[in-house]
Amino acid sequence: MPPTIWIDGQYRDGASATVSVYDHGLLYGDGVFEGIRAYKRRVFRLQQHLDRLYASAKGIWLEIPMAKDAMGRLVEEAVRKSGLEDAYIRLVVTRGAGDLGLDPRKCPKPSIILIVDEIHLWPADRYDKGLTALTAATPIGHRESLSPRIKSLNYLAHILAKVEGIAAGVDEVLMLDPGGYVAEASGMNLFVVMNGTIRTPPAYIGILKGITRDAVIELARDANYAVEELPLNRYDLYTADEVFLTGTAAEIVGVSKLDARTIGKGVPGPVTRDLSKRFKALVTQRD
Ligand code: PXG
Repeated sequence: MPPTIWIDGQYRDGASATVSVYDHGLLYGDGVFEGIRAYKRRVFRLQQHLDRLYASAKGIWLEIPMAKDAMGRLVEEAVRKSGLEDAYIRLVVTRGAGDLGLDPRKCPKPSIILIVDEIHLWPADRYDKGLTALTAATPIGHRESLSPRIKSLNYLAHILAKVEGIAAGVDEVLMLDPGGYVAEASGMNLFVVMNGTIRTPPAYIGILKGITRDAVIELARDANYAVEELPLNRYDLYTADEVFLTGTAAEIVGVSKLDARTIGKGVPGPVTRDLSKRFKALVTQRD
């Protein structure tokens, strides 16, 4: 099925879905985005994604030229139009076309781009076996530089980390924050399970506050697991019973090996499997 693409007011086919070479999103990574999923034609946590998109935009002094509720209706319309049962939605707002200088005031109108397509990150067996991972030498950015809370078009630190993983032949990478605490994976948040307690780094250390992360914390608390948000280091991961990652695209995926250490029993553990089951039920639930 071809993707459904909408740019600045018009649906376009793949070949005519283009942006200006003067767009500061392209020239400088000056823009923000969201990755969203729809399950059985229903968009999961749309309001939270819209809230984060508009907060990211505010963080970079970008005014999105569309009201939040209109943006929500547009996303829902595009998903309907795509005909996809289960879809991955990429919503991008760039600074728009300007000149060759940095000054964002030279870009009169931000561009809004919406793509409805599918996404598959790993072969299906990784969900049964768990991912192999390493700690990347590339840390995430400092929270007072470009805040990792802003889902911006600057993903180079995460891509460089990903390249380290590819070069080493592992599935995924974990990134540290500049202080050496474990932050997140290249496009996922991280959880550990130790003696039945679930722990995850707090958003304030400087990570993307994932919408899947928030959903998993809620699900876990509803299921009476103890959940703690606290800084973690690599020792906490190496000695954990389970490590798993969460993200819109990845959903919930276990880590079986990290930095050549086997995590737990070397396969996704019971808490990871239980939460995956609960997450699947949540995303397809009708209220
Ligand atoms: N951390 C980072 C740095 C992310 O980019 C997450 C955590 C998880 O957040 P959500 O809200 O999705 O639970 C993300 C997610 C990919 C990919 O290829 C991932 C993301 C965006 C684009 C692609 O894995 N973001």
